[in-house]
Amino acid sequence: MVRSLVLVLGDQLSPALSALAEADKAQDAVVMAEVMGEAGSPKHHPKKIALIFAAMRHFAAELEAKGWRVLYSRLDDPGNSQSITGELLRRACETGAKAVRATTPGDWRLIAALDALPIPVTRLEDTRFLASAAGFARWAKGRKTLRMEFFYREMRRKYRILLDDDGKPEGGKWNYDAENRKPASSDLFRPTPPAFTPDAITVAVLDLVGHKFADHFGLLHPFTFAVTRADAEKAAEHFFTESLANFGPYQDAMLIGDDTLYHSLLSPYLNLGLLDPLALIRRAEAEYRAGRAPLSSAEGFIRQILGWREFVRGIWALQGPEYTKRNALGHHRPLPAAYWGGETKMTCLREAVRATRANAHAHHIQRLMVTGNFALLAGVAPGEVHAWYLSVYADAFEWVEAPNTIGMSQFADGGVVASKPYVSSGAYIDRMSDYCRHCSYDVRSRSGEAACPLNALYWHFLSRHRARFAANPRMGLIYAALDRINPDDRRAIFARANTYLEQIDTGADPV
Ligand code: FAD
Ligand code: DLZ
Ligand code: SF4
Repeated sequence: MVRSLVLVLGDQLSPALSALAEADKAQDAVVMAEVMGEAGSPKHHPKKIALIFAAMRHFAAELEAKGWRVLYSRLDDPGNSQSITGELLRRACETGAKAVRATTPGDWRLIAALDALPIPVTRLEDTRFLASAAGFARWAKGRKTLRMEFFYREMRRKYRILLDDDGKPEGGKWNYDAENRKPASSDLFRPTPPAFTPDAITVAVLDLVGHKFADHFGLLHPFTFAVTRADAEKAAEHFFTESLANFGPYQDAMLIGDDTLYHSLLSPYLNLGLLDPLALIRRAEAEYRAGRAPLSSAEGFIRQILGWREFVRGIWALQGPEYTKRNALGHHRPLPAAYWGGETKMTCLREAVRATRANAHAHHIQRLMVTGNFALLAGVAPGEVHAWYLSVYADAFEWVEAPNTIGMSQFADGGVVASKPYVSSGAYIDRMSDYCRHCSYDVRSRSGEAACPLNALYWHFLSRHRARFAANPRMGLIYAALDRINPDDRRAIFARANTYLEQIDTGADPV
């Protein structure tokens, strides 16, 4: 007889999980389930599914070794109902358990499904975050705008990170982003990211995923992700020793064929629960204090985790289930086929999608300033953009993906996350990458057949959303520049933009 079932989801693989902390090994049983309801809808990248299933199987074995009774459903188990709630009910019937304990999931759909179960469910705070949902709501209350920078400063103070003895920010400034905008050159030494050889458990998962999800976008092989806490910690160690020092300066750089640069690639491990965010933050600070990393790099890395990661999670919790449906700019165009690997002449887009397809990963500037920028300029429906990001990235779970996509990237929340839309012409990409030198479009041209699509679409976007953005003080100079373009040139630019938009709508001639 089992007293309660303890749910552990695929992104809750942490020994300190609140649901486990409040349970009793002698009376309760852990439920873990690989289900089509999570893996098949949306159609997640095969590498992401394999990462999650392999990490789940390894974590289940760890729990069993610690004395937990684990009721684990493999995807192809004959009795598997293929949904999380279906598996909870099946296990409740089998064991006689009368209640469920769960750490609150990071997806409103799953929260609603748990709350609708016909047996009592105790939902606990996800204490792996450094700001609680209630704490974030208190911080947000009464503020006219929510800006990450101010939240981040409070988090620095709360956890005493990078402060001097007087409680002031180390080095005198809170944020060293201005020093972090170097383009990379291909002769720069860049470390090879660590690769982990699949063990027998992972090989079995790869066979299963290869068989069941062959029609999903993305390459399953080679599979080199860490799938245990011990290996994820090795990946973190590699980042701190090989890349942190250069992380800051090259954070926004892009190079053809280089999918990593100096990024950590730790987001999948953090989001699955294999790594502890505070431990990474403290380690980055220690690297700075030991003189092994400049302040701009350590602060930049810490800001991403203590600032952005916690901030977007707070926004997700505060905004509620309707957030993913927001469409403040009224965009309705379909997502271009290039996002699913279709042909495109745009080198920047082709590179970002290639990396995504190969690795279930792309770095931040590719997500924000290439795929996100193009979708926003082209007026793609934010719901379609959101569904794409959620399915293709190994680190994508609603709590983090939605505020980044709906908010930061598509401005579909009307400015909750970002104070102005993240849009740019080709000039930004030319500055930060080597893409434009290898592109059939001309980054210096705004109209005519060879014009970089981002150039024409940039001015078109600004023009069609003038009523909303012209009064934004951060956009005044841009609108002044638009108004300085002579009327004939402007007409030619808009004509070019309209041709590109028609090409996207009809799909006949890929952009
Ligand atoms: P690094 O550059 O090494 O950064 C270190 C860590 O900081 C990351 O591992 C991550 O945990 C954290 N971080 C950095 N930026 C953000 C951010 N904006 N929001 C939250 N955490 C951040 N990140 C996800 O984890 N999951 C997503 O689904 C996701 N979707 C995104 C969608 C869009 C449109 C955009 C613009 C960004 C998205 N991001 C997402 C944020 C960011 O792109 C990734 O966290 C980062 O690329 C992960 O690679 P990395 O581990 O090498 O990061
Ligand atoms: C993303 C994902 C996938 C692909 N598969 C599973 C699964 O089979 N079983 C599971 O417990 N979790 C899976 N997940 C993660 C969940 O979708 C995630 O826990 C919720 O979306 C909340 O973040
Ligand atoms: Fe992208 Fe334009 Fe540069 Fe081509 S020219 S890579 S389309 S920014």
